Amino acid sequence: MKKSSVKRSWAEPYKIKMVELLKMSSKEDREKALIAAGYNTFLLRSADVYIDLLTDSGTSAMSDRQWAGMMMGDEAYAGSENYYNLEKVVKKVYGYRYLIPTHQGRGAEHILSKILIKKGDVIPGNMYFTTTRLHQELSGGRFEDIIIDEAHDPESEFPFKGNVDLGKLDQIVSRHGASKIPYVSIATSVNMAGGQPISMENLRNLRQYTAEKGIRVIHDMTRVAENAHFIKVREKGYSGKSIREIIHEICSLTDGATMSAKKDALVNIGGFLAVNERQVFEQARSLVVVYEGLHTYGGLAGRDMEAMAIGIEESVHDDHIQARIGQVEYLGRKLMESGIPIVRPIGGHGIFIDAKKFLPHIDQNNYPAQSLAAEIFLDSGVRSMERGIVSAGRNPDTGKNNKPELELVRLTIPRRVYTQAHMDVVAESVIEVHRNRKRIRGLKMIYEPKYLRFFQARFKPV
Ligand code: PLI
Repeated sequence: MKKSSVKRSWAEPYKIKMVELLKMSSKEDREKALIAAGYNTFLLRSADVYIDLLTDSGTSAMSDRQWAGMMMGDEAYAGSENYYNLEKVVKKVYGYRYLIPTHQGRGAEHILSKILIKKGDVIPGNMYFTTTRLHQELSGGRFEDIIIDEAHDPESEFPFKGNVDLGKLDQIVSRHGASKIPYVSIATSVNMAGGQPISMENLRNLRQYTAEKGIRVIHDMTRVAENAHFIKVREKGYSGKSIREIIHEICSLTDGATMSAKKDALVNIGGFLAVNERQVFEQARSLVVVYEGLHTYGGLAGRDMEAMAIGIEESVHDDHIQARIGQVEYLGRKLMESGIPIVRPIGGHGIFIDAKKFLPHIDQNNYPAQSLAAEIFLDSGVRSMERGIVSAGRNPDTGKNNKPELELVRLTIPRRVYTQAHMDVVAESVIEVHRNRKRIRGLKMIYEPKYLRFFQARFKPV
């Protein structure tokens, strides 16, 4: 049969059976809320927010099947059935041999860093993530960025901006020696770069290189399904493969993984560490009881593990991922058509506004992205997040501010939560703020916490 050339739309592969009512606030209310929050969207009360695009973490809508699974919680302290269900799914979908559940992603990062990193070690990675890097540092290691240069350029259209620059990695290995490198830390869908994917080819080359040097590859698989979608649509040889097959192949090129199940895996809480080495597993099983809980629950209730097991299965369906990324692209295209500078290509979990371009009159020391996130909230009650100089924190050796190239505001789309009409409202608000951008002033920081400052720092207009 001849294929029709008329473009057909996709639609969400679900219908809605329960709703949560939203509240719209007045501009006066929002102004008060913003001042009380010290101009930090993390410190707003969610009751003051209209459309919440702070994060895609723990904010997904669960399916009826997941909720039914919650009723099947086996709340035994030891040996819960739900643990075994989760273990089976993790082995089947991702292929890792051993599972340690944790309360969320950073619980897994903590345990893994404590096991593998010694003082003076270096951990190369495809761009830092806040909690991951902090746990590496707290264990005595130092993170080194080996992502390709294109990742630092919001305008580069390179399709795999999450790729590793093997030349940069090789320099680090030559300088420090492989014995100082416990693993290479590889994220799929690189969050801080704008949800940008790594290609299978790059992973394969990395695998070959590290195998020769005897270095592990540890996978931050928080958004692996979204990465798999980009491989499917952008990489030669993958259009006929399912998301499930691609995910399996990605995982097979790595030695272990940390997972925040609060993203891809469609649950409100949960995570895990998964490894292939028996010895690392034994150590993790011993440490998890110190920091999280017994190795068959790791800080989670039985019902949480059941919801996660079902969520993982749902997250690898092609139609789910297509609609999920389709919605992000819908918002991104709307903004691009109106001349809003965003990171391109459009990433997997959100739209990242280039605050340096949006507010060229604000110096990076006056936090353009933080200021822009505050202004968007003020305009419409849409909550976003800073991903720039505040998130980048300070160099642990010099105490000086890290100055990232990327100064971004992230409009993060929760999975299965908002409709296309919500995306229209968000776009209209950003466009309105853009129209009035010259009026926006910068901020100064008046309170800075010691760790992960972006969560709790407070600001005041300059
Ligand atoms: O928030 P956790 O502890 O479940 O996971 C930490 C974490 C690890 N890796 C990556 C790539 C993340 O994106 C991540 C958490 N991200 C958050 C909270 C976010 O808003 O992006």
